[in-house]
Amino acid sequence: MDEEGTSPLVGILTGSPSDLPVIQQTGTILDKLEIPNEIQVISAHRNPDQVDEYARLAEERGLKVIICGAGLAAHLAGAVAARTVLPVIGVPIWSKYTAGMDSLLSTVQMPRGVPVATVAIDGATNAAILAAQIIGVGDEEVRRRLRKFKDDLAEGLKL
Ligand code: RP5
Repeated sequence: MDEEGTSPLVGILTGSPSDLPVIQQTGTILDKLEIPNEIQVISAHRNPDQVDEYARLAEERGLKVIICGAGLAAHLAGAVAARTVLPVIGVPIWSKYTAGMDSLLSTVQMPRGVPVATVAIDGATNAAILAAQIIGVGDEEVRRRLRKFKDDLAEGLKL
């Protein structure tokens, strides 16, 4: 819950504080769309028990979508998707070794049965919009805000 007592609908996880400059863009867009969200730094490799707890409790906490950003051997989104039936969106974070291809492939190449909806390398903004669209399926007010957002894009809104 935030200071106003609002429960988050979108959980944003990321593997390292070094990912925050990218993944905070997700929070910024969700804030613009007035969708309550939270950001936590939890690594699939450094904090596996916390990842397990977060993913297992997500549904009962009222989250509707989980967005996971990670770089290098980016297993966070997959680890979360393995533990929840909520939709999981993966954001592969650019890395200097292979220009983000390591992150992209380890996020997108999920085995059958456990999908991760993967956006572009550093696609934090699109992850937020996709999460809003998923929530919008059952929420006309969110769809109205998304329509306005698209109109603003057409008018030249810079992201
Ligand atoms: C991943 O390793 C993180 O998501 C980050 O992109 C990458 C590097 O992490 P740091 O060594 O900068 O903490 O787990």
